[in-house]
Amino acid sequence: MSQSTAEVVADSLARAGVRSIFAYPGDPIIELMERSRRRGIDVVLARREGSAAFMAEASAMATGLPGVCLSTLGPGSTALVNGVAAANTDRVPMIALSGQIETSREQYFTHQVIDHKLLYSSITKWAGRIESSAVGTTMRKALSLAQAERPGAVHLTIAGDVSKAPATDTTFVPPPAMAALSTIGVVRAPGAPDPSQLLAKAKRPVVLTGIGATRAGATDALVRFADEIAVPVVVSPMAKGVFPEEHPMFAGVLDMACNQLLWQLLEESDLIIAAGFDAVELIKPWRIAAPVLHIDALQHTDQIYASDVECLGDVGAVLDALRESWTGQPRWPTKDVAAHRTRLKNAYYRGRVEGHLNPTDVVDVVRAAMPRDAIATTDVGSHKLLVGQGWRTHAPRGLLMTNGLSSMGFGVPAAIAAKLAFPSQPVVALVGDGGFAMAATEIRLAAARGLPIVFVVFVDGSLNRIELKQMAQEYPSTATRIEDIDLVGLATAMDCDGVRAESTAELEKALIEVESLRRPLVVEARIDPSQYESQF
Ligand SMILES: Cc1ncc(C[n+]2csc(CCOP(=O)(O)OP(=O)(O)O)c2C)c(N)n1
Ligand SMILES: [Mg+2]
Repeated sequence: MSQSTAEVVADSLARAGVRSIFAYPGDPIIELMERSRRRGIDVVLARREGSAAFMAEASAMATGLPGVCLSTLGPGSTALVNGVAAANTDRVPMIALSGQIETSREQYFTHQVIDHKLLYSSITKWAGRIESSAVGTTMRKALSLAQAERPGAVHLTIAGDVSKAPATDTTFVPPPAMAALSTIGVVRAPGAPDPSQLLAKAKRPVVLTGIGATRAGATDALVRFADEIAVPVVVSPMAKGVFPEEHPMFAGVLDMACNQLLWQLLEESDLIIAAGFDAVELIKPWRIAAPVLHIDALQHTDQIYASDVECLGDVGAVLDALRESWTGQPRWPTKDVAAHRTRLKNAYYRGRVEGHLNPTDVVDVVRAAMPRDAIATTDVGSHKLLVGQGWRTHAPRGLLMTNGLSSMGFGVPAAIAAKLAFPSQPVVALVGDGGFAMAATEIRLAAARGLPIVFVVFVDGSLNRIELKQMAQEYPSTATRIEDIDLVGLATAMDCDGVRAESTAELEKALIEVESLRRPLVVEARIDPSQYESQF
């Protein structure tokens, strides 16, 4: 029996391990939604396409599998943009699909017709279209491209008439997964030493690791490397948890709160071992004089830092090989790294106002209330800088954030996607009041699905991260003050529980029963933002 084109799309996604599609409907995608449903895929209705795309992104961040979002033509496809760009910039595998008007009218008709290839080309690895005569191959190409290093987004257009047409290319074969690369390639500039010599010469090397190490599952290799050579490990924000934060060589998170101390550590080192570090997370230009030993699946073609020696392959395998060839003495006395960590801790708590609910108090109280294996998400703003540094993350993929595109509105939908992916794991979202306002209606979806997620909102009445920059220039707060919402009332109206906390004690009390929630809980944490002011 012949399969329709939409059936082949749904079948390909299911066979690639996709269990959920985050969607917002429209006429041309009804067929694809129905075929996905019949194929056993959960078609999840977000409240808007923008959040559907963030859900798909977070689902991929949490699981490592491609995240899938689906929109209709025209306004649906334009509303999807931010989350697709985020997946691409955050290096997360995504298949974004949009419907389109039927093929016979696409070239001349104007109502709701957007050229998806033009729209999506600059924010994806590829913007293609599905044809009945090439659907199986196209799906293999899309899934291969989205997942291959560096992962990112692929956008596919499927016209309404094409969905129902019988497919003549039905042979979808899942592409090979990015398993450990089996050999190590070394690329050297003329006259540059080999990687082992470079490492041997260094007296104060520092490892800077990132999302490439998370994708490679390099945690154990990083630990072996840090143990044997005694090297501090700095972690990028999106890779939090890839190196154990309780390890004596853990040296903190780059480009979050206390940034100066992290850069100082790097500046004082004489070799940066960039192990799966992706410069997309850097906020400021690279200004370290020490050489960089680049270790990744791909060369550092961005040239954000200059590396004359590059080891290409599986990040963990390269680290193991370097360690095995190492004959030197351990490099860093543990007490030096401990002293750095103490400075970091002191700087992190700087500006606390005794007796008030400070942002770091919220991080501490929520962390203590949530089980160790909780998955956290965060949004974008001043709160993220503290969460990124201070939220104790015990496993890779344990804190989901966007730090490539850094788009607000991510934290709430991301938490929903994480909980759908891992129903038995506790999930908490740590978001600002601005970012929460962008995505708040999604909590109704969490309620409808019976997802006991904790949404903690840092309420400061401000788009603080930007307001602080206005203050620094002595400008008035234009368009950066945000009106209060009664979040307890909002939660109730959305079939969630809500609680307000104005002190540490109230917050502790609000979270006492966090392990036996039956539905989502919105916590209105009314913070004193003056700690942000003294830190940023
Ligand atoms: C979609 C989007 N719009 C604007 C920005 C710029 N921006 C970065 S942080 C921020 C303020 C965030 O406010 P809030 O969510 O309340 O967090 P806070 O800084 O107060 O902790 C803004 C407007 C952004 N990153 N993303
Ligand atoms: Mg705020």
